[in-house]
Amino acid sequence: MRAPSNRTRGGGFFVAQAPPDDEPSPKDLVMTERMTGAQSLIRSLEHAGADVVFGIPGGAILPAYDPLYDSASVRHILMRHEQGAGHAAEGYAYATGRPGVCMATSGPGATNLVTPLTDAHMDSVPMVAITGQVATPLIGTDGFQEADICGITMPITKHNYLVKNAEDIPRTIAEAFHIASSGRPGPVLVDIAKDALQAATEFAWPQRLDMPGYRPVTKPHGKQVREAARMIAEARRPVFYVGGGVLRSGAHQELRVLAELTGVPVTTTLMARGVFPDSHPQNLGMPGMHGTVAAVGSLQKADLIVALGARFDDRVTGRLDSFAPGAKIVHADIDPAEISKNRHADVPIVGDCREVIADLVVAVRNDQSAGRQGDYAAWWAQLDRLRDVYPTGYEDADDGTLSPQKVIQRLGEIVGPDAAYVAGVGQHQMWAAQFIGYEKPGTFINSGGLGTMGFSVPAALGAKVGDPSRTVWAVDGDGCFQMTNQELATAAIEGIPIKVAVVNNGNLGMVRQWQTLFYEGRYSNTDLQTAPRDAKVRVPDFPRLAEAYGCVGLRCERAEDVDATIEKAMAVDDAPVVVDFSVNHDAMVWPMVGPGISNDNIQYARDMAPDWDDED
Ligand SMILES: Cc1ncc(C[n+]2csc(CCOP(=O)(O)OP(=O)(O)O)c2C)c(N)n1
Ligand SMILES: [Mg+2]
Repeated sequence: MRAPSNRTRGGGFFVAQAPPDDEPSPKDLVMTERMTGAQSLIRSLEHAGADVVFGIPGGAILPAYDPLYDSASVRHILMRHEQGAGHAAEGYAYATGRPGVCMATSGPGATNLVTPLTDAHMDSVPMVAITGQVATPLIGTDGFQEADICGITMPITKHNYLVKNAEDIPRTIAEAFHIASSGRPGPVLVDIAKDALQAATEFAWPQRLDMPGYRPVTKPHGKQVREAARMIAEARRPVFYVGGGVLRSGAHQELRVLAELTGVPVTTTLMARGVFPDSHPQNLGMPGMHGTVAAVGSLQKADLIVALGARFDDRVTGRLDSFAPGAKIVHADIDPAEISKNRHADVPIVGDCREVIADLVVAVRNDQSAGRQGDYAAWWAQLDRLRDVYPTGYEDADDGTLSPQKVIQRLGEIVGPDAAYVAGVGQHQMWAAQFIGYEKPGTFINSGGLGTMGFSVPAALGAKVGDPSRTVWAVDGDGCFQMTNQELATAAIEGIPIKVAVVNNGNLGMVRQWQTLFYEGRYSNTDLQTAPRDAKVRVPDFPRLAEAYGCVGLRCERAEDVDATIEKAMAVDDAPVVVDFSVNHDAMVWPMVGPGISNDNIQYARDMAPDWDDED
């Protein structure tokens, strides 16, 4: 984990906002209304535009649940675990682009939010978490269910607040929503003392926010953008390294214009899958540990990398000191703390990706009108060879068992590019990134930075609530599913018909893959017994578990049944569906760059290294 000091997230780098006018304008003169702090909180959520809150009540937050019961515009969804509430809020944020909201009580309720808060922080997901805190006289006394959640979440939130006075509630909620969704998005926690919720107060929704220390820079510097355009024209082997920032800023259309205008190859990271269509001839696929040979090779051999909303994560760079040795770097990011954090940027650009890319389009057009245009024909020939010779594929197991890759590939083909696919963490996540064709932004949702097992089911639930018209498939692992599958109860009772494909390889597959490759096949504690090879008893039996939770449960074990099973699951629209795809236990994710080694040593299958320089 990086030191928090390295992450400004819109802190001290931003220039002060213009001070508000001395004379209030008529719209600033708002009516106030007498109510409790709790009522003021719910009224504030309504004003902030929150229509759904995912949560679980308890003593300290109980005052807030009473007025929530009456709210006409805020729907509360009772989850079964606060971790689920947090991931559901993340899924909702992915689906809507607005902050997801979750609520929990003090102490254990709040600490159960630590994982989703960290997850949202790592992946820049806008989220507002509201927690009850013990009453102010008890704070610091080790009171019942007291936990210093502001202290605990300091390094894993973009910002957090402890509210001790009822009159501070509306302003704090307004600020929390603004901070969560502006600049580099992220999670904001608002911890409210119980006596502040119970106190009488005047409610007034702030008409303007006075946050002089917080003003994210969105408009890039023209000189830097022109310099980047010049470098693109002069480069022989340029690549666009596109990250989640392009998704967050809604810059997919601008990206496509820039890519087609320049003819530069595009790689989309795990967090950016879908922001540039997979079917586009310029898309080389995903870079990184399980990226395509062409995408990994393009970065290694590039003479210019234009990083757009990407952060040179170790899963992308491999061994950092051997990453892209010949490349100059243009790095555009809204968070100045990202620039030159891992790799020195020759041209740093601080700004919102959408504005950066739009400005780059103008600068490139200007260069092209002046006759300055790159020639990448030789580069494309090199990359096309890599694509042709080393496509991402898989081989069926020779024992007749079902290939997990086939299941996931057929799922993508049958369900299509309009659905949202929400992965867990492990092999199935990588196969979901590799074998489903993403054509639209926001259709692949997963836990990238933190790699949180248990993300999939609750995040799928939140995504379905955020956009009920969309088909939402959780693509989960048998290990991950067992971490948060209790939210099937929430989905069944609240009428949220998600679909879950459990890619059941009977083990903690990604860990087992590393044991195969790096621990001589010593499978210490990775067998889950969810699909034993010989025994008849499966613990648990997933379809029966699904039925116990009020969902439809299906199982598929043979390749010839895959299509029909997917179609059967698609035909159910009045209940959540869980499909146990019992698959081969030994399948591995390829290509792979082993941990801590250079991207140059990527293997496209076990002990098979690509030949980079074949000019044939
Ligand atoms: C909360 C959490 N605990 C442990 C891990 C380490 N880990 C990464 S992948 C993985 C295995 C996941 O198993 P499964 O869900 O069955 O997926 P598979 O790899 O088999 O597809 C584990 C244990 C993690 N990422 N998150
Ligand atoms: Mg598994």
